Amino acid sequence: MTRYGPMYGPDVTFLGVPPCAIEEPVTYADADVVIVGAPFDGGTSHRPGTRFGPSAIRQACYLPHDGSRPSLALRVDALRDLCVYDAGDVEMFGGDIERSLHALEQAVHAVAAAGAIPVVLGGDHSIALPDATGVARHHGLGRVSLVHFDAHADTGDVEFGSLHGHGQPMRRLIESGAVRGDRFLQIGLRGYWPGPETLTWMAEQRMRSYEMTELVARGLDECLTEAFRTATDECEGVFLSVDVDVVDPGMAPGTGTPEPGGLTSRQLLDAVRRVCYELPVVGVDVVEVAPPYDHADITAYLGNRVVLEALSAIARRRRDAAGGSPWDPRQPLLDDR
Ligand SMILES: [Mn+2]
Repeated sequence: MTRYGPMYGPDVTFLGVPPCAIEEPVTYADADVVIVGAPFDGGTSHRPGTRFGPSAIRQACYLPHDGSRPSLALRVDALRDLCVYDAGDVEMFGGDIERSLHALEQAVHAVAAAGAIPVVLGGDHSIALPDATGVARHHGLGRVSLVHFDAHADTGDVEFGSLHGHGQPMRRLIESGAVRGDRFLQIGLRGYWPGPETLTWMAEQRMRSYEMTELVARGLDECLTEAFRTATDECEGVFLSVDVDVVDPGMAPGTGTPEPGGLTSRQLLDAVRRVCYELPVVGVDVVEVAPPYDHADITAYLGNRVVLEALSAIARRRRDAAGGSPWDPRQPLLDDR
């Protein structure tokens, strides 16, 4: 597998965690988590630029890049409590989507096969197909459910004459059998796409899509609690796919297909924490961060914190499983947790 190395900026790791090499499994044999960069925007339908996403997400932080991030809320240091490596960027040529997605799937599968959780930094959302497929190939096709935060359903069929693109990965995952339609939980949909034909197809697959209107009417937490009950039914693991455009463009402007009226960044971070603390997450991707449209790195910072929130919650889940009192956000901060 080829790495881009310094193609899209300095060849640095996520907040200074140690590097590893995908083609040398011995370099991540003890990993709990491996970060994989997917600098690909060849599947974009509108504004490109997510090829610069992995580099921006890795670096967007005002603290020392020292491989340590003690979570104030969760009282864990995910980058130290877990064994986290960064494999760098998979070579993904924007003009060859099939070869690029294949290369990423091989990398993600190698991480899962090593017993680690792949955390993929996108890249446009077409990468969710190889990400979830690579994980499902290891854990079992149809045995991994998908929790999908997005403004868009990403269930298009053929777009621009192609089966692959950032508006279609969820349909391809269901068609291939990698993920069951009735174990697909979508959160944050809104706007003016897709049309009735696609919505009918989604209903036939028994996908569960929580639109913003329902989230507003019922409350995000109640909807998450309901979704979580389905997520582990006949599934051992959960893949978490976070499209940063689920957040309102006012709080996440750096993205290619912004849709007004989304979640706040606070809501997304709390929701990601709940997913990774309450569910057995076996893979994560954070996609659609497009630095060319970002202002003051707002969206890159959010992407960085989504990754940290996920890792911190995974670390806390493991600590609590090994004994100790469960995390309670109502407890005062300075109590020993
Ligand atoms: Mn998407």
